[in-house]
Amino acid sequence: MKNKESLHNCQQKKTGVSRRTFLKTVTGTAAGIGISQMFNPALVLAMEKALENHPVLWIQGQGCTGCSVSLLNSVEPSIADVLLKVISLQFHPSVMASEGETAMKNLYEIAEKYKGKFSLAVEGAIPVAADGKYCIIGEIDHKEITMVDVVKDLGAKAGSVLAIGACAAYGGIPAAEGNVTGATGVMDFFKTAGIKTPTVNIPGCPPHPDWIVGSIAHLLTKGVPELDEYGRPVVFYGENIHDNCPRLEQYEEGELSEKLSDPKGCRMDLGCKGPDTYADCYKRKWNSGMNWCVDNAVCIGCVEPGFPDATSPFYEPA
Ligand code: FSX
Ligand code: SF4
Ligand code: SF4
Repeated sequence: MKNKESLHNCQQKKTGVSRRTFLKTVTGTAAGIGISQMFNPALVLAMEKALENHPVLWIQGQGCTGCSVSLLNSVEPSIADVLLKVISLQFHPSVMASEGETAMKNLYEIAEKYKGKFSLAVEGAIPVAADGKYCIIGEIDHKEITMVDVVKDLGAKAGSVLAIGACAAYGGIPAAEGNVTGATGVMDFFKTAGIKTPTVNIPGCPPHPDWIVGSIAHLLTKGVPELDEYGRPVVFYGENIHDNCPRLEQYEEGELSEKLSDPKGCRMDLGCKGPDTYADCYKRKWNSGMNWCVDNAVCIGCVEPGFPDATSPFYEPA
């Protein structure tokens, strides 16, 4: 169980910033952007204890790995701090050293050991057609293990589930028109399978790293955050993009961009789906606060349950 040991060892090592300092940092730097509503210094100690017993097992189905890449772009806190100090990540196909049957057995062993406590992070949709054979994620004793098998087994054993990205939350791109693989999101899959494990949706294609880290930290320490009707944490997805857009004044004055390179103007005529989209991108921004979709293009409504079919064509007005 090389991956388990190496990840575990890393957690034990002193790597510059202690978990305690890190958690304090989360509390401090998050002020004013929402996470502060979830944490306060008095909780830091409780978090340290809580995190010890709550490993995260991250599995990948039908997706592009963009959600993992987005998480790896976490800057404040840095991804190193996130992985080593805030999340006890015991399984992740893209970042762990282990592979093959060893990794698969390890996945099931940890799930058994931490039954009812671990959090299952699901990235990518679950293809249910053809008995799940469109997505085989491993083998144990020469038996193929499908995404359907793992989400069913581990989903039922988990203390909580995070559906990370539009695909895991609602089916996303794999479930777009055509959908020969029968791609579906976690909550719909659970409904059919009769699984009742508390589930938090973190949509976005991909989701912002803060939405992922903030939701995991909240889930592991304070339980399920307040969710909206689509299972999304209100703290990140509670505000309408259009109502808060820096270009709202230009919209109201009828100043509309005619092309994407126009530095000013509302993007409505270019296909912006901000009016039907709920997320805090307008103030959180992306790429370490550098920019966001509306600055360079349009909002394509990537956090909404109907994405991508309901928000297509992306570059034509709704
Ligand atoms: Fe989906 Fe994740 Fe879009 Fe990609 O794997 S949310 S296709 S950005 O990254 O699942
Ligand atoms: Fe609304 Fe989009 Fe125009 Fe901003 S750019 S005001 S979100 S339509
Ligand atoms: Fe998704 Fe719109 Fe936010 Fe861009 S601005 S990340 S398309 S919700």
